Amino acid sequence: MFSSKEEFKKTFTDRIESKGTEKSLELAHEILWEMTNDWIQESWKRTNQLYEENHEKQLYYISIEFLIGRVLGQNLINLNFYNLVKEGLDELGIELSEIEELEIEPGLGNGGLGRLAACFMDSLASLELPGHGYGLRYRGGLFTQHFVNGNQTEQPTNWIKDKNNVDTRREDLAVDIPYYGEVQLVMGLDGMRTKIENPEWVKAVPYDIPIVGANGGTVNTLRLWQAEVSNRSSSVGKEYAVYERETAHITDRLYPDDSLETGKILRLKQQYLLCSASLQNIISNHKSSLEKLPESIAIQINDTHPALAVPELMRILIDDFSWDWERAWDVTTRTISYTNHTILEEAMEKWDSHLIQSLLPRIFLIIEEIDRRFKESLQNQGKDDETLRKLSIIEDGVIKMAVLAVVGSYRVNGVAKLHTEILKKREMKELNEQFPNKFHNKTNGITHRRWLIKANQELSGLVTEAIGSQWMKEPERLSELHYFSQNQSFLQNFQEIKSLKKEQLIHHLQRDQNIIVDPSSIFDIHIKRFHGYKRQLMNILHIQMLYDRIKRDSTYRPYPRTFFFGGKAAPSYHFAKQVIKMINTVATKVNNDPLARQHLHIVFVENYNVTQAEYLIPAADVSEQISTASKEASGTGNMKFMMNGALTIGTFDGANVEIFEQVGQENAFVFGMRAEQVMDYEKNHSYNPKEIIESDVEIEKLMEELVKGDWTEGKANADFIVGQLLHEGDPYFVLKDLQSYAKAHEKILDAYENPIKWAEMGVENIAASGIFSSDRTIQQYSDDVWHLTKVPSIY
Ligand code: GL9
Repeated sequence: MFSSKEEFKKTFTDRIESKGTEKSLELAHEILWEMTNDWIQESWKRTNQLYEENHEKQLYYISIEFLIGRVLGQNLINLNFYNLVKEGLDELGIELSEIEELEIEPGLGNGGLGRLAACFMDSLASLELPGHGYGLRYRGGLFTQHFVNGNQTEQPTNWIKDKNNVDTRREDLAVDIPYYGEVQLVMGLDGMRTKIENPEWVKAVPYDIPIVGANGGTVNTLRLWQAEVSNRSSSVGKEYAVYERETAHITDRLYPDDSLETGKILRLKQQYLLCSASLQNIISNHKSSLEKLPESIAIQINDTHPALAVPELMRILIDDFSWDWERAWDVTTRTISYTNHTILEEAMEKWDSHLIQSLLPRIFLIIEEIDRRFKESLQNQGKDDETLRKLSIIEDGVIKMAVLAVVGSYRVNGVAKLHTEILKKREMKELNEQFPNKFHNKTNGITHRRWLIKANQELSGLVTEAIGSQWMKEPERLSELHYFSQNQSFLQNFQEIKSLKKEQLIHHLQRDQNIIVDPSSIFDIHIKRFHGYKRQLMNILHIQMLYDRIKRDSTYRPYPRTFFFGGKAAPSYHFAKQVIKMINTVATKVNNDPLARQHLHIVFVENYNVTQAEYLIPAADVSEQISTASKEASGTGNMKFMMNGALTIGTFDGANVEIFEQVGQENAFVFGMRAEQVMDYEKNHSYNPKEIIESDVEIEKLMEELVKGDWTEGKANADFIVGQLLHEGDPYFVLKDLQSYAKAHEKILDAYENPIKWAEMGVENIAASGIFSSDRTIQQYSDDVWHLTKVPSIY
């Protein structure tokens, strides 16, 4: 490690020289990358040694997505080297930020769920807890988004390079995965055993990524599996070239469907590869004491995507270790726990029995047996038919993965208080009654090391000046900032930093998209995946209302606002794509109108991803968190904005509820229907958007304009949007909440008139945000579910 800047500079320049090639930013990047990895390797080895020697309980977090974002800068931050390196490079005439810009972020996730997994990895290592990730190494991450005529286009994103990748191949740990084949009973030494005859083998090869904790002491492992041809598959029942192609296909790309169930065979292959490879790997390390598995490891499954871990662990214990069913079930259901991330019907994974039966015949038999035994016990308890139906794992030829996950786990959690309540009282009511102590809440969190310390180094410096640096270790100490919300010089510094972050964002957008933004306008930011329930449509309709007011009323001249949008639509999600098209059309109209443009500016940031978020969030004045109440399980962007001092305009949904609780409703802009109301309307089918249109002249006029096609380009787009709001019954209650939303926006303008008061509210938000650090979330999981012990790094 380096004790001084001089030492760093010397090693850096020596290594540059020794390459003997032309000096370039790319070369500087390569050298810094190598040096950083050299530092990490030592701690990584030491951490692994400690875990082996101490026999501490290990956590394995299995997730089909890990949206880790760029790695280099974050590792330097966590190693406490960032400033030393930055200053050293400065003196050599190199900008660290420009080196960072060369890194393509691995987009191995869609949105919140994948990003949460990445935050959790960071917190586990930073809390010195033995917790590792298992995921898939998609060759193509989430697609790159471009707009052509206002429509989203998708290009493959290839993040893997020829050298200096973040991960290291571990050929020695490769395992084979069986697909297809026939289940046979064979006579073994210890009685009848089950065997899969003539399967199609696929080799899963792990690639390891080091997860560097705060202060660089603990380095855990994120292990990603890649599918390759297996040499056991000499006699596959198809042409070898076909087998080769199909195999490579398995980890070829991330499914781009956020919260949409796909039911495709390729997805099932991915899920099984992830579960089987991870479990084979885990079990091979714990073979000698399988009986004690629940004491020596915990397995967390991130949503139902890895729910096949339940039957797969059963299969290994029964078929490979000759355990009887009861013993295997006891150990399995004391080892695995499950997190639910959504109640959206369209996201609930349901697999066609025939698909599982043909691709994974042995797994299918095990699921059937789990279901049979569970149903039998329910019948013995005298449950009625309706309850039986709801609790069945297999129903009408369909396997309900959420039920399998709940039955096979020892604990099940939702991701925010409201979400967990809805799970317990509605979506999983019968399951909760059946297993009363299984369900619990773990409100999501975000790592303050990326979202404050890294993304907003200026603000982070100001916070440290005010309250000292202990908050970095104990983020709840951010509450000490409360005393600075009345301190004029602190507030002024906060405002200056906000302006600086706006300038940095503007610079970035200018370079990337050639967009010019007024730094003195209010930055109102709506960034997240495009989905009906996230209501980007409501935001854009409101902007149209503002435009109409400006045009109609010569006294209405509101303070300038820039409305930022960012986010991708699943390629198959028609609604979301139509809304993207509409926003781009409205943007052209509003931005080109000389009068309106003085007050309103719409900026649609192309290809929203983790890196863009790191520019956008610190620059925000207003955070748009406007989902239809009850639909957003938690949200985590909301927490990132809050921690950067933006004020939330939001509904009582997901973790917003807890954000308002922490910061006080007086420091936020709360509006709209409550979850109860929404769910009642849904249950009774009693919402009729026509009533809203008829009773509100402003909305009526807006609808007329929409019908005329004033806000859309081409008839198809207009017809679709009008169709949703009018004929499809406005399923996300956009019109219902629109005026309440508009009023909340008026309050924003009022509040912004007093800049000091506004800054004060921002500081209150930062002060109240500590509880949303994922360090808190992880500590709670550890205390209540995993029971891990800290393994202090000796360094
Ligand atoms: C999600 C929820 O929709 C979010 O509200 C929640 O914050 C995250 C993390 O718990 O999980 N569930 C879900 O399926 N997605 C979420 O973001 N979508 C994906 O990212 C795939």
